[in-house]
Amino acid sequence: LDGLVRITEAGKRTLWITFVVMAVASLIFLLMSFRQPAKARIFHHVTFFITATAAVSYYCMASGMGNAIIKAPGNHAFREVYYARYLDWLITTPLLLLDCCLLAGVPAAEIVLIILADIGMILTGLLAGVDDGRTTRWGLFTISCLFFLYVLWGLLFSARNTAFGKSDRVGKLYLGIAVYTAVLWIAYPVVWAFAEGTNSITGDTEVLAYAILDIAAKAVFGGWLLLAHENVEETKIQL
Ligand code: RET
Repeated sequence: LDGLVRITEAGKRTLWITFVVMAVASLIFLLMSFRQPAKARIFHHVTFFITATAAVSYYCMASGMGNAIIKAPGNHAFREVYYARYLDWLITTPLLLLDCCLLAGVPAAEIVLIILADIGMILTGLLAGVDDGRTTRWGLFTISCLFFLYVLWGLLFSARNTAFGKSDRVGKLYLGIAVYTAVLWIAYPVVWAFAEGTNSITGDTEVLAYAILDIAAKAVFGGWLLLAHENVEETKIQL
């Protein structure tokens, strides 16, 4: 195919390295869980599933699975789109939000709403990503962003108030994690706009950008959340 943008050996290497990082992080989170009593490991389990899912996703992508050649905007332009990412995000972003909401003490009904909006965001984003190079993709992108705004509002305002309602210590811990999460998450649609959206960066640059974001938003996030929560008694949840 003429004008096809796809990853090279360098991109493949990035995918394999990220797979290893996610697998090692999963193992560490699993080992950390044994430091807690069996009924107080919910954060560890949720966080383990986040990096473990990412590890599987990166394993597939590095092996050349989970991608499709999609017509990109412009004449004779095609791009290798990794739809496997969206399947990963469909599972991991709800779990990341669950981690945040449980830390803040958000009521179950509101957690469900925030997660539904998040699922709407990922599914419309997937449809935008595999759209055949038409303007429809920007319509879907806009809808996805509207869902995203609801998620951000829940994270930065609603859940923050709930967390500060519990105690100042929980509030401050939550706020740090929520702001960190929001800043990283906002970078995803930005990368998307340059990659799937306008086909203006190479496949390797796209892989690297998402890899850095994924490691920060899942592995670093997870380590921070688990260490911090172990030290703040009020955030502990007994099953
Ligand atoms: C898309 C494109 C459409 C518009 C928007 C998007 C947002 C994606 C986000 C992804 C977050 C992923 C994470 C992964 C794992 O760590 C789908 C890119 C708004 C916010 C945190």
